[in-house]
Amino acid sequence: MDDRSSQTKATHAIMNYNIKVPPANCMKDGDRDYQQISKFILSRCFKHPVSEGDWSEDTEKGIDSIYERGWHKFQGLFNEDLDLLDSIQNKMEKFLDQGGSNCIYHSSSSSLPQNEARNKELFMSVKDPLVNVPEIAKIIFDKKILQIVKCFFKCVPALGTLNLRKSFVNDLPPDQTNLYHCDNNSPLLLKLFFYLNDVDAIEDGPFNYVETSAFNKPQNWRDIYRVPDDLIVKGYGEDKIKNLTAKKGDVLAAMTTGYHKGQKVLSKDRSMLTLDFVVAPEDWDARKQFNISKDAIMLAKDKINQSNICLLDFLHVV
Ligand SMILES: O=C(O)CCC(=O)C(=O)O
Ligand SMILES: [Fe+2]
Repeated sequence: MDDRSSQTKATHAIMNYNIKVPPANCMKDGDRDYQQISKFILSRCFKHPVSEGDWSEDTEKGIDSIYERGWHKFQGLFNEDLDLLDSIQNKMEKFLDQGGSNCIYHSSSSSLPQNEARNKELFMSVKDPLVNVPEIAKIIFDKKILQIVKCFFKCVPALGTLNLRKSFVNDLPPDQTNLYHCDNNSPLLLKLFFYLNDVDAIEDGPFNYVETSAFNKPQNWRDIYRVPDDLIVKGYGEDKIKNLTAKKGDVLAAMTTGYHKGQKVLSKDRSMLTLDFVVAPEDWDARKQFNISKDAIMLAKDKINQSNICLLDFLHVV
């Protein structure tokens, strides 16, 4: 990973605001992706503009650190909303206890309840989280989340994908998202992670992020999707690798087009809600990827207005 210095850090000035976009050589399809995403950013900034005062100075500092390092922890941001996080977690537990078609398993062939699946699967997720757990809509339209995503994208973005997942302590070897990778659903992503239990130590399975890697990748990075730890250490250095421990109530934000993984949980199960914000649909395709129920929209109706309803642009209302 020695071509780092030759890579440029692109900053787009859009209207009065700056947004930092990774360079073309860090995007899956290179220049083609860069041109496409630039058009999407520009058109979204005209269609769904932000204005001065839409975010606080603290939020801006957080976003500066995301542009700089690729991640930030918004400490205690949801400390007043622990009841909401609890209700999401409780609903998740109900679905995982039942197992079956409302669940997604690490190995796709299972349909077991969690007490039986927990030794055979790395994780289980709730299918269609915005239908099965409508309370999540209250988080998506929360003012604090809007501040963050507006300040990052300098427009109102849309929700891309989301997941609600529990990782189990067991003897299975690390696999899939336990291994370093770059998300490639879109060349510009901001993922928000809400731990549903405190993740205080490496054994608790924190999200692990390689600082600056969204802006700086080795020449052959596209050849290998799951990258062994030793290559990451060699390429970026130990000091760039961050285990992002956090409490329930904190919000972690990261540009997951950079290298990251979830550490295998060793001490206790880890539950997490993940929201992915984008300005372009995955694979440039406007096909709606995820469902949201009318109930979910009604639950968040006090927070929804003309300027933020576009967060649902890439979802299918059922
Ligand atoms: O489980 C984790 O901490 C990381 C998951 C991941 O790779 C992702 O959400 O993109
Ligand atoms: Fe990922």
